[in-house]
Amino acid sequence: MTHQTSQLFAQLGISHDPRFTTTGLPPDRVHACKSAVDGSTIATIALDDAASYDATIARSHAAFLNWREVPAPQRGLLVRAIGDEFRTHKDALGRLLSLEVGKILQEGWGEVQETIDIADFAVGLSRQLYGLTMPSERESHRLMEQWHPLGPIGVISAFNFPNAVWAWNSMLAAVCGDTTVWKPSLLAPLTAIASNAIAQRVSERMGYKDLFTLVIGSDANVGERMVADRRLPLISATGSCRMGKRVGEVVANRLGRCLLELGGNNAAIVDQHADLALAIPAIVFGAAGTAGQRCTTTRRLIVHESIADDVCTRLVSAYKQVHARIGNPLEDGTLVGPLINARSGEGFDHAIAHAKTQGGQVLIGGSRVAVKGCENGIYVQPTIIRAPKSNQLAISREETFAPILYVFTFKSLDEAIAMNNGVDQGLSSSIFTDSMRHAELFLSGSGSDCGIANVNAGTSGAEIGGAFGGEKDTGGGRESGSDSWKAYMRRQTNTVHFGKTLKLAQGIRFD
Ligand code: UN1
Repeated sequence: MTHQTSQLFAQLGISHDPRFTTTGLPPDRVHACKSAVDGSTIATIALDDAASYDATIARSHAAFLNWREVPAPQRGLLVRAIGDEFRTHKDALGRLLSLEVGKILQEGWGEVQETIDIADFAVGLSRQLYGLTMPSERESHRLMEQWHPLGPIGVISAFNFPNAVWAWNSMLAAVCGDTTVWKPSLLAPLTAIASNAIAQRVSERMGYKDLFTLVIGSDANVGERMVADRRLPLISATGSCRMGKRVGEVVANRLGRCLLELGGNNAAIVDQHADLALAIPAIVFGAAGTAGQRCTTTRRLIVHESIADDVCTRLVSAYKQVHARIGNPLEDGTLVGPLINARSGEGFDHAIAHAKTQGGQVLIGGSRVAVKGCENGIYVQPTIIRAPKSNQLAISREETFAPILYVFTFKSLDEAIAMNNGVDQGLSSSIFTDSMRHAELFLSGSGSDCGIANVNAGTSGAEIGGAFGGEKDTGGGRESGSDSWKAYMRRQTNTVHFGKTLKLAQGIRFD
């Protein structure tokens, strides 16, 4: 482990995680953890095999049998203490996250804040796991429903939100009486080890073992086992559409539940009534923030034809300022850090080459950037590509996890909404407008078909209080706020008869 990594772990109060002992293990059980900042190896960790995977699920299951007996408000107290521990360690954890996946520090801290926020939300929820009561059609009968703990929850997360997406799931799961088994991305296992250790040490202090467990390994060794494992009644998976289809298929085959949060291809509409002083910075953050590596990143811009040239000119000038601040994400003032790895860099290059052959015009960007001291990191310029007049640009139908924004034009709002909805994915969407009518049409049942639709706010950066997720190829799952907690519990309908003579429903007589 490098000095920097071990210092961060020390600041987080984690000195000897068994994951860091790799001596004597066969090479396929040892994983080199890279930093996206400069491509260097920052730690080596032990991976799970079939036996250690099995033992972890068994421990999680045993912990569940105990945890589900604890009253929900008491479970909330534990989550409150976990939230406080994340508050205390926000700085170091945000730094570790930035070092590992290359987010700028502001976003590293922002992500930990999201974890703190969902913990707070979950604490409140621990006293609000409400069921309904319904009027019974029968005299002297009570009809009601209640929500019970579900079991150990399998969480599969992606590299780009290596802390918060786990928290969305595990903090809710904990108040719902469930345990969590987390398989983080192999591109971000250090943030996972740290986050899980923080949650777990608080739990142990309060007398509960194995509420939060980790399984780390390849899809073949760990991922496939998890999705097929009947001991995990719910698999909550974040990642590509391809991965989600596989998870969905295997989990459906065992009649399990899954919660899928897959790719996005999010558009922002800018109509002729938009306040551009507000729209431009929102679009720049949505498209270039996190180097275009959020599932909520703005990838398509749909602009009214009367203002398209003006919007492009303003965006290009804003992007020039952003280009001057591409660099080491750990340094103050950097706005755009690296892509996660070389494969992402290739994805960026391919998308740009395709866009050009398909008639797209690069307005700004399109190249790799060399960052001093980070020569092996993959840095690229946030890029704007204007689609040809036909508005046809096949590459824009795919989600490329890089900062590329495709610009299209429209004449009527109907046309803009059809373009917004005209891709396979359905995660997030925005309209920038001061027209109440346009805003309401966009939010209406015949407006945006996405799970998230915003007015005068960008496609990314959702708050935890709302349900998060999307339709169509995005997978249909909802995580985080609102009533997403229901996915982590099982619903039971109860009929209680307090009369003396049997009464059958539907008026049936069986004398
Ligand atoms: C993701 O990219 O998988 O809305 C999650 C956002 C963040 C979460 C993104 N709160 O952009």
